[in-house]
Amino acid sequence: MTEEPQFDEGTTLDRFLMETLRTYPGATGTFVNLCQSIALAGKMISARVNRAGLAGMLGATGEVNIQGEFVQKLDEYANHTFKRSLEHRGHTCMVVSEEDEQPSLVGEQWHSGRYVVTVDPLDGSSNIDVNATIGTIFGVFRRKSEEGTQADLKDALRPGTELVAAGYIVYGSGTLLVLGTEAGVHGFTLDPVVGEFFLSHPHIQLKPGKIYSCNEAYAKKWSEGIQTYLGLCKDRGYSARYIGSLVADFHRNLLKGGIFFYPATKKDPEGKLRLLYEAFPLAYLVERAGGAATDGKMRILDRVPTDLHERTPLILGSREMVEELTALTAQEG
Ligand code: P6P
Repeated sequence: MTEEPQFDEGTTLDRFLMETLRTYPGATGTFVNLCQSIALAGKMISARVNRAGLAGMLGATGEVNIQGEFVQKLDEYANHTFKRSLEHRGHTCMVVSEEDEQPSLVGEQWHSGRYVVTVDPLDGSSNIDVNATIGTIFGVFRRKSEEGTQADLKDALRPGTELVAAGYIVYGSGTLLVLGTEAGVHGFTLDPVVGEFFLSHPHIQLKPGKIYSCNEAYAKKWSEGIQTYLGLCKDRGYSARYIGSLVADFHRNLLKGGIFFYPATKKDPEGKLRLLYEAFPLAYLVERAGGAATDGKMRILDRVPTDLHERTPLILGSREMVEELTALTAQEG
């Protein structure tokens, strides 16, 4: 990477991508094209989320997805929109989505695509009907299989350390795209009037935190180490913040510092959250921003999924907080 470009207010996502691209001599523009496709999907989902109450898009479809969760109408729309924005551009060969049991493979004419995208199209969708913040979470791998051939599971079942980019689009009081690459973590705010994402949060770096995010209703089911840490947070007078939407809780902690934990319980030893398209992308981002992410025993990015929809306990946020909690749980059986 040659010398880093300088950006000012009013930098659009496209300009950021093109100027960053120029610092990578071997770059072909395919990754930029992929990011633009993701941004387009984000704009379309944002527009629909913001009008859900008016467009008959609230509520469930009556179907149940692979996760055994009721599919919300917006889940279906977000999944369809995200995949369509990727499948016909020549940059993506496979999409792994929370909403689909099997990966979506692009048509033969697109087998040249060099990227595999994992996605939770609309995380937190149980909050849609109450107008709480929700979001799209995505991760990007370069394929391992030969370009020009059909992608397969080995392109997705791989350690999180092989991610080349990750990000999320959070649909809250505004719509924000947070994109992490080896060039760092940057946030872009959508101006819906002009339909452009503008650089609003350059070089996001995690501060030490005094916020803890967890669903305390389950506290009695957690291990002793987790319960000890919860007690320490209270003794220290930390603030409790929990929206019940992973992407919203993560985003607040990324900007303000803090820790999010959704541990295993005896009933759910693997936890609730998904490794490949929730934990991996957020772990990639948090590490790029100077934080840490573990499953209570090991670094999340070192995990290798054996199933596309594998669950994991998740602890992530400010590095010192994650390390202190993980030290309390790592010794437990
Ligand atoms: P609980 C939303 O349904 C979700 O998948 C995540 O976005 C969120 O962090 C978690 O579940 C909330 O789970 O058990 O606290 O309601």
